[in-house]
Amino acid sequence: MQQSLALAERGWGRVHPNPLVGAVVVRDGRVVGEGWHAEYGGVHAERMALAAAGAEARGATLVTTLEPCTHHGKQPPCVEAILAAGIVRVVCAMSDPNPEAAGGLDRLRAAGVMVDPGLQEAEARRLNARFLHALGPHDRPYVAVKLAVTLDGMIADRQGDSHWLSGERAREWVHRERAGYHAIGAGAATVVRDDARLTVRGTITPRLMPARVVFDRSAQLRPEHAIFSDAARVPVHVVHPTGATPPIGEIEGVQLIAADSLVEALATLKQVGVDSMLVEGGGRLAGALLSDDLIDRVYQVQTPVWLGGGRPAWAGFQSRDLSEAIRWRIVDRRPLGDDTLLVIER
Ligand code: AOF
Ligand code: ZN
Repeated sequence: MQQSLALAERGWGRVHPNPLVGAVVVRDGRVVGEGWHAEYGGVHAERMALAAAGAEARGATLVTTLEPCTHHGKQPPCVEAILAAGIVRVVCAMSDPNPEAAGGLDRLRAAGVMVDPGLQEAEARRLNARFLHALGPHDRPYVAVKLAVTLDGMIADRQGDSHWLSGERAREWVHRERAGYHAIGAGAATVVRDDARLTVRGTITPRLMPARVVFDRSAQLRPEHAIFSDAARVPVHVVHPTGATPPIGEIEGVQLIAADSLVEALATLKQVGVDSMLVEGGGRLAGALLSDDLIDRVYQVQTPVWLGGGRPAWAGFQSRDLSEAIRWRIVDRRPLGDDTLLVIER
């Protein structure tokens, strides 16, 4: 299953809004076929793994991260391919929350295949957190916040400079991560200061370029900012209070969203099709999202740097006694060069 989960990640940035899925065919304790869902609308993980295994699939076990599908979508049902190949046992991590595709495990059981669900279910659900959220009853996008933070809790120096705070490896990782989100968000102060474009410039070219979302509370944006230069190709949503429309006029691909709270803004973003968003600062936007309990996941890149002052990471988040502190869980930790990535969930 560990291998299937790793294979699933190869679809990162390419299969949205479909889930990431990986599968292996195991025979006599040996992997004889690997598969993953590589492209939206393309072949499913199970069929790819079965094709790789060929005749060795007969009598073998299929280990897959998602319940095999039963429906005719852009691809034919995986359950039929599994039965035709002569698989005798299917191990899967999680059931398919998509009602159209679900029911595969029951179909396999009815056909006499041994079925073992639930192996590494938590990891599989985390892998597809965005997909699960989109299918759930939520009136906002899945929200992740990424911040590179110093040892003393800062994201920039007193002047707001954050360049080269984290290292090369962390920056590569950010571009990879961006590719899997439907939108990249940031506060206007951050966008203006860095003249940021919030585009994906890594090794993965996302199938759908993530839209950009700028939260502009005090009409700071101007039409000449770099973020607007390719808006015709990659949309930009500008969120602003009703009384403070930024003077940017009409720019192709730019949509103004008037909202007087983050809750309202996120609801509108969801309505216009943003079902997941990676927010990359600044500290005040991060703090406000946290205060309003609107964050599903935090990527904190811990850097071994002391600033002794500057822009705090979670500005405005109200202090509380330890007995009332909100405690989240670290679900992954990984070295990125000299930095450490912490993935933290509620
Ligand atoms: C699987 N294996 O590798 C994937 C599955 O339009 P389609 O045919 O690609 O179907 C998409 C739906 O099928 C998707 O929403 C999800 O429920 C399931 N995806 N199922 O057995 C796979 N990608
Ligand atoms: Zn399928």
